[in-house]
Amino acid sequence: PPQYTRAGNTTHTGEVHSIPQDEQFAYGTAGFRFRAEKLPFIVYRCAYLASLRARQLDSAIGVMITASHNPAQDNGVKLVDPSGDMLSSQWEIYATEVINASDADLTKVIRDFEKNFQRSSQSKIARGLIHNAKVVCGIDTRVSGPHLMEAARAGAALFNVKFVDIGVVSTPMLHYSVKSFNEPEFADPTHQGYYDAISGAFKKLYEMTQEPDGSRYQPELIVDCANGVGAPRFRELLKQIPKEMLSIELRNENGELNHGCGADFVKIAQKMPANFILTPDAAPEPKCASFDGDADRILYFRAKNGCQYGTAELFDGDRIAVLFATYIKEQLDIYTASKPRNSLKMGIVQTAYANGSSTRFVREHLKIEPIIVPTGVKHLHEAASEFDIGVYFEANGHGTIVFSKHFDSVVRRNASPLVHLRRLHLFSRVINETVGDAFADLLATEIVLRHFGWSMDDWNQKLYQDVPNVQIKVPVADRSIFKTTNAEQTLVKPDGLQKRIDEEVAKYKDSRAFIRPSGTENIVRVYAEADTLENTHRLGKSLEQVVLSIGSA
Ligand code: G16
Repeated sequence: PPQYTRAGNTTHTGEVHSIPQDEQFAYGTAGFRFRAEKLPFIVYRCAYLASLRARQLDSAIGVMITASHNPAQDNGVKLVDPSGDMLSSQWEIYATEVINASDADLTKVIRDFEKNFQRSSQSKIARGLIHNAKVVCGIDTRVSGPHLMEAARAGAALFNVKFVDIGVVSTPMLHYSVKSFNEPEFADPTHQGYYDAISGAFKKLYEMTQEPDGSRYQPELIVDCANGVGAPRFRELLKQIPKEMLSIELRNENGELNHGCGADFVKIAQKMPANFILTPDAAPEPKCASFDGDADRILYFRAKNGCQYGTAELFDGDRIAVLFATYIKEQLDIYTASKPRNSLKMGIVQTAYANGSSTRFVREHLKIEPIIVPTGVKHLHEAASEFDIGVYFEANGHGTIVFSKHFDSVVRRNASPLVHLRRLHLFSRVINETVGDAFADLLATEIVLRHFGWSMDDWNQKLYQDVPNVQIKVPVADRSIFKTTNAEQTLVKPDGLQKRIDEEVAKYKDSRAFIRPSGTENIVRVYAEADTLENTHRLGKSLEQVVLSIGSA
């Protein structure tokens, strides 16, 4: 249809926002993500590709329409593979080719794809073997969402593949549904199926978790929903969980999406989100957590004592990962003591943003060498899949745990009488292993804190102390000129820039820093650590100047 061509690209307000025939778009850290007016023709072509892949694999393929932590006027689209993982990297290349074709070239590009991929599907169709091909599509709460859902429906119809609209969902719910459609024994592929599976495992694990004597665990929590999809969907999930188990108050449910709130804001600003600032005489804010706009990230935080008013103390993705790994290691150690030939291996995957102290703790106390990969869940997920229990988290709160087939056969398939194996089994079901999930990670965090009997103070003090760190977003005219290597920790382009970074870093004690282009926003990110907060800010500022000297927006 003409409204989904580059020339006729029509926005949700009905205006035609033409896209130049030669404008190029990159599949970024998390799919295509731009101002919403650019998206209709992109979503249409992506859904068409999803239908092609669905037929090729005779499976459900996911299309998630969201721009997650970006501002409300943006939107985006990403494709999800049959097991609920991110799209395979080969198909990212196909997607890029199809999106970047001009209107005139599209038919030829499509015909070539169909020739390549339809052959096997056609013979299956002829033999009546295509039963499960479908495109499963979800949206977040952005106003442009319903219009883009229609673009996706039209794209999937091009190839005559069944279209399943699962409505307004968190990104992890879409991933979970795709896996459930393809593996019916995993869960019922409905919102309720997801709530039941995760809350059911939580309640069972809660019942068998004994709080230790002298426990300082508190089941009260205030959640910042980023004014996003987390608000309605988490409210529904919480209906399944008795208040005596977990008492949660939701805030930031209906305001402007991600504005002054949400996990990305709290992490980067290291500030309390809107509606969490206390009057000076109010009682201290208790345990708090923050979701991002599509609820695939979570951070814990609380007001930081003795600091500038409104400063937040973060319990970020690194601290959640270490908490999970400490719990799992405890269960594995008990198992190994009774079964010395235990062959279950746990690994931990981080990115360059991981706080240096967390990496040291994992190495020295958990005796695991962390694997450092480039930003983006697809990289972390892939590296974590090498282990029986692969814990992966980005510092920004995006993370989960993946489990191997070997884990399935040792832990999940045997109804073991051993309590630590039953704990591991249920814990693996509270977790959403398809992708980082704010709801599932919150429930898993609460279980582990209760198991150890830890307050926020305990969680902070018994593991490690964060080294001071800062992250700065620097707007640039063209972020594509910045090229990195070494898991994004070294700049290879523009020439000479890495030398200038090294010179700045050398001025401070215990320092570390890097610069990388964002894959979701038109900015370059500066990350710096140093011995004191003051020095960290100085180093960050000087690196910001280094970027600006190359050319700002
Ligand atoms: C997405 C990705 C994350 C990544 C984040 C920022 O998160 O899924 O893996 O850390 O973008 O990426 P970048 O630094 O390249 O901008 P979300 O929550 O926005 O989907």
